[in-house]
Amino acid sequence: MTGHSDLQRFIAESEKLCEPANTVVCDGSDAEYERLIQTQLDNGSLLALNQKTHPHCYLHRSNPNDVARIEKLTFICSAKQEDAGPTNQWLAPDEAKRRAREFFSGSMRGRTMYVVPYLMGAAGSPFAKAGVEITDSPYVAASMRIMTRMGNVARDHIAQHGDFTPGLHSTADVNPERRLILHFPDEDLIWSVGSGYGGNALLGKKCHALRLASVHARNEGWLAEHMLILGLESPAGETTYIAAAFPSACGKTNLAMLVPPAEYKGWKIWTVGDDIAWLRIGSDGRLWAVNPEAGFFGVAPGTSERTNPNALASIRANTIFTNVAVTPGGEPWWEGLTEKPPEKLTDWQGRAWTPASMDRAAHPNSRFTAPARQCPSISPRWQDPQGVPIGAILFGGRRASVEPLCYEALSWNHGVFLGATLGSETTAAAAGKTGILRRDPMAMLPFCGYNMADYFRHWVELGTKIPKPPKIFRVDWFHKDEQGKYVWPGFSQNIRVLQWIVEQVQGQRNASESPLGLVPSPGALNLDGLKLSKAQLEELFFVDRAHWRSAEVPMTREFFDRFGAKMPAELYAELEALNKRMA
Ligand code: OXD
Ligand code: MN
Repeated sequence: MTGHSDLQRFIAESEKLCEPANTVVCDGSDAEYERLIQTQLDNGSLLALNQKTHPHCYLHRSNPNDVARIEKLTFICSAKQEDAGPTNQWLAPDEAKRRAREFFSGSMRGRTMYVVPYLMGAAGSPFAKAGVEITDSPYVAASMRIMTRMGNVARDHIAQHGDFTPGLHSTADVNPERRLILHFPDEDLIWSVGSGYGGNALLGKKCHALRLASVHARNEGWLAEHMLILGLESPAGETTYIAAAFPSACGKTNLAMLVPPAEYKGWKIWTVGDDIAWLRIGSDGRLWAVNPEAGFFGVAPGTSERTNPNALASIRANTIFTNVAVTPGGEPWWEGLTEKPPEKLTDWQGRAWTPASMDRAAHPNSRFTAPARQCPSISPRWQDPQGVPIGAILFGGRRASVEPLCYEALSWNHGVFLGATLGSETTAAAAGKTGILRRDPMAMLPFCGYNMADYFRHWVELGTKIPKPPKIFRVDWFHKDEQGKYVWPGFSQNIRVLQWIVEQVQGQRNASESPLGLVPSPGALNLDGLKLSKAQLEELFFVDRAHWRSAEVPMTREFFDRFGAKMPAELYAELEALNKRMA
């Protein structure tokens, strides 16, 4: 939609359909945020946490039927089914609207309808895109204030530039039978009904900045990716920026906020973003990236002083927690925060909890929503309107064996192949070797707004247009030994792999050929101070050629075949080349 009159029409049509008691157009001010919080404190949908230890922090308990993204009810509603592709769920636009209209109809009766203008990207950035989310949830409106540049700044942008992406959201009766998350790429429109969960309801994030933005990106020659962005500064003061895609819940936030271990004196990681990257070719021929978000919507469980001290520091104030447990002193708690749980807690559903309780105290997908500016490692360039130049792209998988710790692609197309074949294994068995592999190309499986075969083609074609492309790497921190124990220490020690990657980007040729790609030459990976045996190191880089030929290559071919004739020949060629190298 374009400009003021379209916005007025969008508001009027939403009012007619949803019948709210009143309408509030959000300005993004502090006073308005306070009002949004107060409304929820008054109606009991927010609880104040301990304001001494956690000033301006609150807890929201969601409906227990509404705790995660719901892929089964998420649809790409392109005019033609083939434009959604075999990995997306598709509904014809008219049919999708007919179904959703019934759920939206009268859904805001007695409620306030919030009109939330927002910007993805910093104001004034050539990357920035505007959206307007209409919602009946003050929790969503307040969360959008944290996660995006919300209010007048976005209205001004729309007044100046015209275009915005409209999104209509209603929690309606939070009924999984009456829940739909719909994307209309041809109209550039989002409809989400029946859920208040972040990934379904904060429409700026997955719906706009990934699913619809990926369609814009294809049409306009850029990339909208499920990637963190970090800068690694060396003791010499040189910073190299890395964008990295990992499937959900594989530690993107931890990597983006990594605190170097004691052995890495003088090194520093700067956080630019933890979930989404928009990348464009700059006038200097390099690929430049921005984080379009303004906050973190992170998974709480597992976050601790040991795993991510920067995240903990980011969520000490001005944070909305969802579905975490609470201590008797009113502080948030989740599994992994402390080594031993407190003797008494209130669990995520408000029930009394003790260590003897069978259930987990916090929901496994409990979350924090916190302003990015509060992160101690936030990059001084995180709001740079031009973004940061990307030296390396990482694709991270999660497999118990098969994949080495790290390797470099032999070419751009080989890098695209490494992204397209990414996957994570469910931890099915105790010992390391088994698990169900869920393919998650570029970690975009749930987030690509169009046919993924066309998406792969877009990546291949972009490679021919970037004069100075980043190098592409594959990493996997999740190797397990026969006993099911992780071989690589992970977390802050991942900086050792990042160091090798940055050195490769800077032109040090410290790599040797393997059938998979370029692996660190003996001694090139800095392992000083790590307790890693020679056998473990060998295990981390072992390539079972017979297994690759007999299992991985055919499995990959089967996966590619799912996309039919649209699958780029370049990726089949990479598969054949891989097969040959495994001989
Ligand atoms: C997220 C996800 O919430 O990837 O970031 O699911
Ligand atoms: Mn994500």
